[in-house]
Amino acid sequence: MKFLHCSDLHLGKRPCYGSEEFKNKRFNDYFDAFERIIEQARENGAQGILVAGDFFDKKETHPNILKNTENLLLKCIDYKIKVIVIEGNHDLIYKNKESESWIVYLENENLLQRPYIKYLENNQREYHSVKIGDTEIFGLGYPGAIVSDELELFADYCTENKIKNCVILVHTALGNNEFIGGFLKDKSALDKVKDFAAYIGGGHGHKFDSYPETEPFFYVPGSPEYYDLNEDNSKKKAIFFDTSTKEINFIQQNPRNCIKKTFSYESVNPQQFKDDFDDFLSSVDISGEDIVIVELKSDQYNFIPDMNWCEKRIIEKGALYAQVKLKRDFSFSSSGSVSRNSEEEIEIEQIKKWNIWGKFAEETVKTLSEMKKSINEGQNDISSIFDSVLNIMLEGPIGIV
Ligand SMILES: [Mn+2]
Repeated sequence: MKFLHCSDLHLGKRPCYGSEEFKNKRFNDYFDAFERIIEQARENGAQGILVAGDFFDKKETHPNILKNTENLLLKCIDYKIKVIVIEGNHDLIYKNKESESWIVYLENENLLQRPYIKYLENNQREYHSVKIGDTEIFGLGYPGAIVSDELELFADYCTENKIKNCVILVHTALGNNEFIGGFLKDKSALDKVKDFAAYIGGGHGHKFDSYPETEPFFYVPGSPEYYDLNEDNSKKKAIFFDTSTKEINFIQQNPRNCIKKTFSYESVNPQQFKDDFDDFLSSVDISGEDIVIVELKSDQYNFIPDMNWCEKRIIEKGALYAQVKLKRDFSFSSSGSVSRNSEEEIEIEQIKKWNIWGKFAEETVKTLSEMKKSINEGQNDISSIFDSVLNIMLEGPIGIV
């Protein structure tokens, strides 16, 4: 069976900042990214598209999100390409609430198929797989912090049932991100299921990754569109795999053009700064479809540039959206009296004086900046990030479900 593995499509995501034109275009970008994957699947003769979680950006939907999604899934039916989807943390519906899931709805409409685990009493599991040709596809969903245990239980099931050459989809990636949780800290957990699977498709992480270094069998494609504008566009792929020949092919994805520049300034004179910024901008080629992110860099501490003015200026040059950030390296080391390295360090110093949080000043500041980042990206549910710092306070860094 030939398939194209992708993940983290985040259909329905819409920024809560920027102009209406920007919001509308970004909303469409996620559907366009999925449509490109459908075309790539067809060009490569794939019989299936495997989506390893975060198909939707949110558990809830809107008429236009559902309509766009249905139209794209109908296109797949037209192309005779099966779409296999597991839930990620974004579209996860909890046990016994399946009737609230839009993925289950699409499954019932015969627009996609969903391999899943049915959780029974006494920690027992029923694996509901999907078959394309003679390839059996299992879905482990989003196991969160217990991903290693879930892989181990599945390995037992494979041993008992003599499973061979299957495909596993699981919404996890490699790494140790205690703020999002659900990442695999111990990569070797994957080795337990290796002998039963021809291919293990991951997700959750938004950049391409694979394991192990030589002869990998676990792949994370990365999100095809920016979920967060800071992501690396070179690490966004879809993965073509042929279960019979083991042929593998990495197909580069093409998110919206995001121009990232650094502007180092010297002048502390507001007018001079503006003139210098304009000079800098004239060297940047901007089209109406571009997102432009500029980092202002300087060692001048007694002058804060007008970042709103900078953003307006970039928009006037025609950009679809502009983001200007100030990056300052405070180092007064030459004077010997003050040594501050960043905004975060200043915050840590302050929080250290607090009663209960003081002991966890570093974690608290990291959590706050993750929350700010999430809110800027339009993610309103930041409770899991807050949970993470509480978990750290209670029992040290662990993953969050
Ligand atoms: Mn995601």
